[in-house]
Amino acid sequence: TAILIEQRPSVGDEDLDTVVMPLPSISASLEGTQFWMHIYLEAVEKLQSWFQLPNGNWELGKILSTSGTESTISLPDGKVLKVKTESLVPANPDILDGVDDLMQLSYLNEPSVLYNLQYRYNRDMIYTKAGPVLVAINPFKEVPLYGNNYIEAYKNKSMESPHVYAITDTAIREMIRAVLEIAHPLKKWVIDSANLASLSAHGLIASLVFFGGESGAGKTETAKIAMQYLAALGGGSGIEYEILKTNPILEAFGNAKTLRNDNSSRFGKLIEIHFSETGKISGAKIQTFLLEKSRVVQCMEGERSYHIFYQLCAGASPKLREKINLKIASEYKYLRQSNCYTITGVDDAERFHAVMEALDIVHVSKENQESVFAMLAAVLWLGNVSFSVVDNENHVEPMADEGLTTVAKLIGCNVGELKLALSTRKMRVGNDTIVQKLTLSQAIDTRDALAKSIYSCLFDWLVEQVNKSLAVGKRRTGRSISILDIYGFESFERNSFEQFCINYANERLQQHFNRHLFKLEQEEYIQDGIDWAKVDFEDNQDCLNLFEKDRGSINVECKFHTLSSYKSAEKPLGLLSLLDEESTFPNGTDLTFANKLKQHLNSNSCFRGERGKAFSVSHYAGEVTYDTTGFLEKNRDLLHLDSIQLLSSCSCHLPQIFASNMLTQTEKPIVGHLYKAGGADSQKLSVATKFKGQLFQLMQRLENTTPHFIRCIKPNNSPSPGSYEQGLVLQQLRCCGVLEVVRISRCGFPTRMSHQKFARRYGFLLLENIASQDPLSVSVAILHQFDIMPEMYQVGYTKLFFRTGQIGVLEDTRNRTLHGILCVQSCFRGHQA
Ligand code: AD9
Ligand code: MG
Repeated sequence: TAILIEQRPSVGDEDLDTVVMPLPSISASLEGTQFWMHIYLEAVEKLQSWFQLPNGNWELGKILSTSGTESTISLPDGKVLKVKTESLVPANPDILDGVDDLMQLSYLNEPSVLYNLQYRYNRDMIYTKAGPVLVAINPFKEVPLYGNNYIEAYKNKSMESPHVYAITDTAIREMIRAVLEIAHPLKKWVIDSANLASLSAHGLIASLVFFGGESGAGKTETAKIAMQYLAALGGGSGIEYEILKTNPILEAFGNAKTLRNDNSSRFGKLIEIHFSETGKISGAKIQTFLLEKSRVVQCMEGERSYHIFYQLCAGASPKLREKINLKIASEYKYLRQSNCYTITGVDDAERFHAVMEALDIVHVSKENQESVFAMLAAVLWLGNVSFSVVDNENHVEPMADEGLTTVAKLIGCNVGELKLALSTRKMRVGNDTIVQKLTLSQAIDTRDALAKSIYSCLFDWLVEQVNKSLAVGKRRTGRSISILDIYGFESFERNSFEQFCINYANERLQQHFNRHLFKLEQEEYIQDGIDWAKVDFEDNQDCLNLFEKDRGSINVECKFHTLSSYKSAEKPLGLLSLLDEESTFPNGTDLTFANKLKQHLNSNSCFRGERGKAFSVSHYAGEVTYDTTGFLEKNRDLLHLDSIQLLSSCSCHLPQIFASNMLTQTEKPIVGHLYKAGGADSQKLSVATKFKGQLFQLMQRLENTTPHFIRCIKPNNSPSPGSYEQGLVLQQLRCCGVLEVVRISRCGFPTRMSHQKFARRYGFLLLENIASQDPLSVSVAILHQFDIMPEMYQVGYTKLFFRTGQIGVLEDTRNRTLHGILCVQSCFRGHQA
């Protein structure tokens, strides 16, 4: 006779092996294992279930009895409740506490997932796998998980628990393996359309996608940690150091303090890191998406404009201050309006020096740096330009004060030209040009448009300079790893055009995520030869259609792979096209736009017209109500001809900075000219259409990579370390798709175990002794003996695949049997004593 003694698994230890011992050695081992046996006895005795409290939190309850539809449970605080049996949600056996991968859970229900993540989070294990996805919960404190020792450990595989290093390592290894297996024999070092699919399918081109999660969830920080790992493994040429230094630069110019995050990214970023044949980083390319430029001229109480403004004001040398006539931050209206100048724990002056050093490293010359600072000062001074009424028709002119003269000096034009550009507008009507004087609000809009435009061009120019410095040599090897860090879903009390674009981008990414998870999941079944009818999945296509068009439907594949589908779509009537249409009407207003939406889209289930100028969209992540105020103006993004002429004629660096942007910053047509998507008229693209085009290209690029998804989660809104708010986490798990993965897995066979492992674990339960047979036969015998319904499992070439909960049933039987064995043992021990 043999007896089984369970070894308590360490957390995260996937291998819950059983030790089979001959009888004589039992008594010797009993002392040490008694404790764990005890735990098992408890687990077996108390059937545990999740019960939802009125506040929405889940508690683990012990079922005392069940009769018919009612159960009696006791909660940890000693309360005993009668509840509907159907309201109880099964809990996993204790051995599954804190598993590394949510896929290992027998029950993949919401409370079990929440509990597992919390169990790990409380132990500073902030990373957990959800099948192919890495979930990262923001610790809001330094956690001892990073640095050279950890990098070494993940590099040489002595550490395997989930980590952003681990997922990055997987991407690198796939890439290197692909080089050996695919690219090298075929000598295909250069990407062309013919080998692209094959290269990407083998992981030669990988992407790490940090998304989902609310603002402040940790996407940017986690992306930087991944970059550090890449730099450590692919370093050597020195370029990796430059790549890391792009972070402080882009964050200074593109991040800002918001109510949600002190360092919130206000732009999307894709950085493509290229590798040489020897696996060393050879260069990189950064692409940015839709910077929130309205922040330059307008920001909410308690928030800040872009970090660089405060850094410059705090850290510029006296010499530079004098040269660009720089004051302290509170002297500038653009910075003063939000009544917030500092960030706790951040020294802006120190950061300024770090940014200058980083600019040196990416080879932005001192001269160019100075021009950048001068332009920043010009933007700040523009905000101080004020106007006075000059006639009885309320027309205004800028006051000739320090603001106006400093701007003129900094951008290199004369005061008269600037004055004219800020107070009049030339318009073409037919062949004539007429000059219109501006009212106060028109003049302010013109001034702000100029400031926004200077800033966004400066940002683009800077990215261009960085890219020049990081440029990949001529000899491209075709291997790269891209890192995508984009702003997360935003839902504020008041949501404007910026949230509209950000949430649309997330909707697109969500679809990419869904498709891939389904695809990967189903591929594994097919690879292991199991009988698998393809599962259709519910995606967010309806919501995307609401944005992109709402009549007919465009095939998903086609959407990803061709741009022409939306170019040629006849008479599209989605949110974006209606917005563009209204933006071209001279009499279009935010209200007429809102009414138009209600008129055309009310039948769409994702749309709801609200009172006045508002409308709601049922996003994947929840419903968001948008206020259309400012939509048309922001979408038109007008920079009047006068301003353009001014900028291109001034004697500073601006013309150079603007050179590449000029084409896309042309004055929008005056009457009845329709924006066209793509084509020769691309300079007339509206902001939304341009963004849509960028997103399509991004999706196309991502589709050609092997993706690795990292979902960041914000555990509390304080933000403070150690606090885990179940409701908040659950909402994010739901909306950012982790529960979607769970849902997808439910349709499939989320639990997998190799034939060997399954036979070892449950083989002793067999009534017939067939231990000598091969693992597959043992496994099949177990399945039969326990009447596991054929639709509940599949036998693959190497693994057994189970539907959710099936292993739980076997595990229960196993525990009960062990319980019996333990009783026998205690009798045996009593007898011995
Ligand atoms: V937003 O959509 O750009 O507004 P992110 O990018 O998701 O947002 P971010 O990476 O900026 O959030 O993280 C917010 C803050 O959380 C950081 O400033 C850190 O203080 C904190 N954080 C995030 N991840 C970590 C971490 N791994 N370790 C320690 C972290 N702190
Ligand atoms: Mg960010």
